Amino acid sequence: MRVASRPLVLGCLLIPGAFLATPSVGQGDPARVGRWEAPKPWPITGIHAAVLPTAEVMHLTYLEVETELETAATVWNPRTGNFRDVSPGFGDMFCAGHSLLPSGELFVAGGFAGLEQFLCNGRGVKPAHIFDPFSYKWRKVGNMSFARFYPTVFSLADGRQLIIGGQGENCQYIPIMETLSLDEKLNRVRGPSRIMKDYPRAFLLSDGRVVHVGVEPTTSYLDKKLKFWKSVTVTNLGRIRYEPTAFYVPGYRDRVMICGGYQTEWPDGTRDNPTATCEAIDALSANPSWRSMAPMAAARGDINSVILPDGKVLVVGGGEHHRYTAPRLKPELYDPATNTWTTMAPERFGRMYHSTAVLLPDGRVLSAGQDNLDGTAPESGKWGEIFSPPYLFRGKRPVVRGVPADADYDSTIPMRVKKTKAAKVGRVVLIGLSAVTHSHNSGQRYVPLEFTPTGKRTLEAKITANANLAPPGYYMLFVLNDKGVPSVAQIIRINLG
Ligand SMILES: [Cu+2]
Repeated sequence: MRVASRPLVLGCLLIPGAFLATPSVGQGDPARVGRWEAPKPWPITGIHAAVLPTAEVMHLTYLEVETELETAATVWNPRTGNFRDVSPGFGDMFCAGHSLLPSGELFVAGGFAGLEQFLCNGRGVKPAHIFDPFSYKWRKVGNMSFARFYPTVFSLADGRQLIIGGQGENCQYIPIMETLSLDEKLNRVRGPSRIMKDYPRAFLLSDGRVVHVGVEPTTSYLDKKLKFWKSVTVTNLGRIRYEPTAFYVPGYRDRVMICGGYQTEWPDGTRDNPTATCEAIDALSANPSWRSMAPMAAARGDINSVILPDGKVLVVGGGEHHRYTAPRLKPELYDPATNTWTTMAPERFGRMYHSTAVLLPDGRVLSAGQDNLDGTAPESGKWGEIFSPPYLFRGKRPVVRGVPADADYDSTIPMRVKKTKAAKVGRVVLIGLSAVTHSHNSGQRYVPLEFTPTGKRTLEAKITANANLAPPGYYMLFVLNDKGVPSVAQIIRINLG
């Protein structure tokens, strides 16, 4: 959360309930533009979201309790529709960074120090916590060396978590990284120092290096021993993209794309002047440089991107003026194979600041959140909406069974298929479980598997030997038929190497 030092007065306020009053827009052919289900009441605002190895979804937010803020969390089961309150009863975890550990537990680093004084904008906290999705219990891990608000966390190939950036106790940017080891020790990384703003958009590459692609225009690389950062190039846009979305481009190894974002920030913390542009970098090419890609139809910031099993990417939500003005209700679907965007059916509620979107193991997309800091957006956070992408309207879905619960690197796994023949299977893919907040998803990654039919209804697939491509932990395994229709996923753990 970023809290303005005074109440906002915007030229064009949203009218509460305006979306509900709007006649529902014709949704169009779902095989082309997908379909939204009716909004469901949601018990908390989905500011942070994580897909758990139990195939459930955790949301985490803050609750204002008199002058204090408390962390609230729920777990939703997509199969039963039930919610479970898993609020920790301690910790200030909103606007923390998070990632899924090799154990399937959710690691949450830092958070927000509180509303009591507005000396600066965004004071972090030091404690780190872990949520066990199997017992629904929280525990405190320890204190980081630095307080962090808006850090990014993700898994390295050896199962350690890398913690980058964030703002400290006096709102200063923290240039020093830390790691969480497998035995849950927090360690300061000696040496490299770099200031990065706002949930650094950073990605592990297949050679073990890390590339940082935003929000700043300079692109830098961290060597695989975590010793130094090196600036390499600059985006074509050449200026900050606030609240953009960045993702691995499915099917193109080490290609990272960044889209949208606000280009202007005002002294009260609002941001506007969004761009529709997208750029991609082949991060391990000989001379990495950004290439302009097809722009989205609508300029937007505060966007979430969701990598889908068919290798397309859905961008959800966002809007024109941070925090909540002029939401973009229509997601857009990017096809990396053709570098084209298709506008999807509109959702009901704006999903801008403090909203999330995740791929569910059943192939649908859950869109939730957006809080109400300036009083102009009271409804969105109370509702969750579920989108069925076009692939769910293109005939029978394959069924996959018999996937082992876990697998080693460089191993071969068996599986059975139904509703399709093994010879008609088009893809077998792993997608990392999402851990997303503030338009950045540090969990989703797309790992196509080589596979071979071994019978009429049986297949074998190869798990990569390269843990940089698929760090240890839990993945959704989807089988797609030759029309690009995905199965419901089976969840598989890749064991530590
Ligand atoms: Cu925030």
